[in-house]
Amino acid sequence: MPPGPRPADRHEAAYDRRRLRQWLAGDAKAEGVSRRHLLTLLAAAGAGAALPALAPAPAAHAADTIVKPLPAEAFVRHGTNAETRWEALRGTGYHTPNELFFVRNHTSTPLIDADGWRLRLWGDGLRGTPGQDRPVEFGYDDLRALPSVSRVAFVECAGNGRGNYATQQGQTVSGTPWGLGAIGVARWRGVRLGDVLRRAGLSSYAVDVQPRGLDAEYVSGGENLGRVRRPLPLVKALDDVILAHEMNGEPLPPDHGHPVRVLVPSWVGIASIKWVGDIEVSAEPLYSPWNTTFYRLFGSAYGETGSAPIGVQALKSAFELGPDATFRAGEGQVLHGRSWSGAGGVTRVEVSTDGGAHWRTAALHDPPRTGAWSRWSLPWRPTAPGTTHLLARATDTAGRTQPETTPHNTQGYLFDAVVRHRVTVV
Ligand SMILES: Nc1nc2c(c(=O)[nH]1)N[C@H]1C(S)=C(S)[C@@H](COP(=O)(O)O)O[C@H]1N2
Ligand SMILES: [Mo]
Repeated sequence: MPPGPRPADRHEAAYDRRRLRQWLAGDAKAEGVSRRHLLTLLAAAGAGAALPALAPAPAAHAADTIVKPLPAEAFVRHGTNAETRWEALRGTGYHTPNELFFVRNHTSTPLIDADGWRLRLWGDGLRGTPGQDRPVEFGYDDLRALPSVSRVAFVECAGNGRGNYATQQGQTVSGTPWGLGAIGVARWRGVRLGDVLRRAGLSSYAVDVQPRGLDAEYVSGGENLGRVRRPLPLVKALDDVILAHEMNGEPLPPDHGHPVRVLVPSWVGIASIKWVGDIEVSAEPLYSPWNTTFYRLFGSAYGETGSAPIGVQALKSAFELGPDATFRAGEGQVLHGRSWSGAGGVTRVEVSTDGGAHWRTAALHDPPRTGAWSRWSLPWRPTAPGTTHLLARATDTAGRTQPETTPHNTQGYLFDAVVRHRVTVV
């Protein structure tokens, strides 16, 4: 008998059934999926038929799907994605250099010519001529001619730190087993999404906007989910979101969304749609797989229906060290690291060099900044040879402090517990 679905998959299936019923009741818009297909799914789910096994994705290698070089000393590859090694950030300064910035691609980096690129805004949340679909278009030069602003912000995958659910908590989760390197901080320059929406004729009835990428359609578990897209509440869209065309003073590199990406400060990386080609502006709530099946928390801690779609990023810390760092007994060291949060700035970092028995306060080198990191350091003179664990625990202005464990969720998002970094003293 083939093995049954893991509990995680069963939970997702139950959620899927509820979502399909919502769709049937006319309460949701599921763009890009045919009515017949949805009815088929509904029948299968309702009848309790066995779920199709999740076909493993063809083993695409990062080298085929990412344009920039990925030297082994700077990146860990995970399929179509590449994670920054923390030891490679030592001494790089506040902003992550573009060539060291992690890459998370659902498929692969498209090469898009800025000259031919257009951004189309459409939907019933725009004040079009009644009865007429009136998309509004902007070219690259049109966007660049608008007033520009810059934002210092991280882009961090919702699954950053996911590997620790298994290694530290002994739990099974689905998704890319990132260490802590699915984050980078850059200075992004672009135009306010609000300015573009208002120029396009934003109606007072609009509630959601949904940017969509120009990269290939994403196929998961044998199902084509369409192009990467995730609804964003209008309140956030009008707050601090920009359409970025520059990253650290350079035109946006191909892997990071050239010519234009959405940049949603403080939120999970999936909100920051790369290679944006169109934005639906809607007068009714929007659904896509990226705010229903994915990027919600499911598990026993989250009840029957799971959490709401996740937005604000968690509080985390990392040492600027490799996984196999070695120190000499009796030699004075300075440990360096960074801590960050989407909910507030980092105000305090405590570090333990003995597995959590004793804690000292690290010196902070950057002022608290919501949605970006603060660097810190702490002197350490290891005494006895052997292995020990380094721990860093941050507190932010929102009053959060990193906990000892993170409640399990099936897809391993938002790991915020203190990470035990094993090192060897010789
Ligand atoms: N069009 C498009 N946008 C996307 C993605 C994608 O695959 N396609 N990945 C998202 C995810 S999950 C993350 S974490 C960030 C990663 O941004 P980066 O590759 O510039 O680091 O982009 C987001 N935007
Ligand atoms: Mo992500």
